[in-house]
Amino acid sequence: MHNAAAELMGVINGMWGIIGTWEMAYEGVKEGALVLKGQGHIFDALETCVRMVEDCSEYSSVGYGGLPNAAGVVELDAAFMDGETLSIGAVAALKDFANPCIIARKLMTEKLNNFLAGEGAEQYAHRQGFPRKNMLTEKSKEQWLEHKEKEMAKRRELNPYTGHDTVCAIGIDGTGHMAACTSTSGLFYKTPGRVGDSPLPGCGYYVDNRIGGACATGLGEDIMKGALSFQVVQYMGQGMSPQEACNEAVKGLNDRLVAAGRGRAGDLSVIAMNARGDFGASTNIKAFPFVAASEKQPLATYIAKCEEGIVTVIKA
Ligand code: SD4
Repeated sequence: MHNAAAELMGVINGMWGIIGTWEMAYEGVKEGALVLKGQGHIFDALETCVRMVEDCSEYSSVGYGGLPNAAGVVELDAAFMDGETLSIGAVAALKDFANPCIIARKLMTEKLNNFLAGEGAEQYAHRQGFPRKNMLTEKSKEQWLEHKEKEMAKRRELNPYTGHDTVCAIGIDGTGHMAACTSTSGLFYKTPGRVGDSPLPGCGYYVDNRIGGACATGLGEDIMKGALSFQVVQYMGQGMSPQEACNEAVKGLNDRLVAAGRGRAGDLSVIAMNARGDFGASTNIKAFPFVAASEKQPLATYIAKCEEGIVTVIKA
């Protein structure tokens, strides 16, 4: 970005920052921050961060070792968005590929056909030379069998965080370039073919260099109802800080869904960063951990807490 333009937008030259959802993002945010500190590109920083979570079989909600759907198959959703051009790349219900975030990044460079689902996404990944990989580990298969029995008993009581957290990352590099990335195996015990908010622009993520970016995690079906990430970015565009924008968007959607008469809204959690590298997060659940690092703030885990509708953010 040209310096004068960057200054006009409030971008501070050389300012970098990265924020990711849940504690599982810690190592990824740490590595992503190193990329940014070394003047690397924002896409490389976010890919580094999200890929590390996808590759770790210990996390049963993202990539390798992700819990399978109701049919015992691991189906993955992921997306990448470029804050400069507003280009997106996304995959949904993708089977048998290790790094959906890298496939999404590649799709972001295409002129058309940027969002591919199921078999078409797999064929694309194969044509692009991505190696196939069985994403179901013995451990997640066992967990699935256990869950299957519980599921039969109390299907309605489960929430989207039962073994399922989405990794989301937003960042800004030293040139003022912003991006966002998401990756998940989606909602617990989902119906085959079910697509969550994570690959949908405006819902699971949105980013615009001129304002900032936001990402969401929680019950995809409810996040979609409020185009939650887009809403956060719009609020920042109207002058709110990332924290105010997150609070306002989560509260607004939560209250609207409650007013719709279903008793309570699904779980909604968001993170945001603006074009100055300031960040914030909000939630309607008890505790939502996230990780951030920037030129201004050293790497740390934070927790957004919601008690009786009031959100506070503390360092973990
Ligand atoms: C989904 N939003 O597929 C994802 C799940 C999630 O924490 O983020 N759970 O609906």
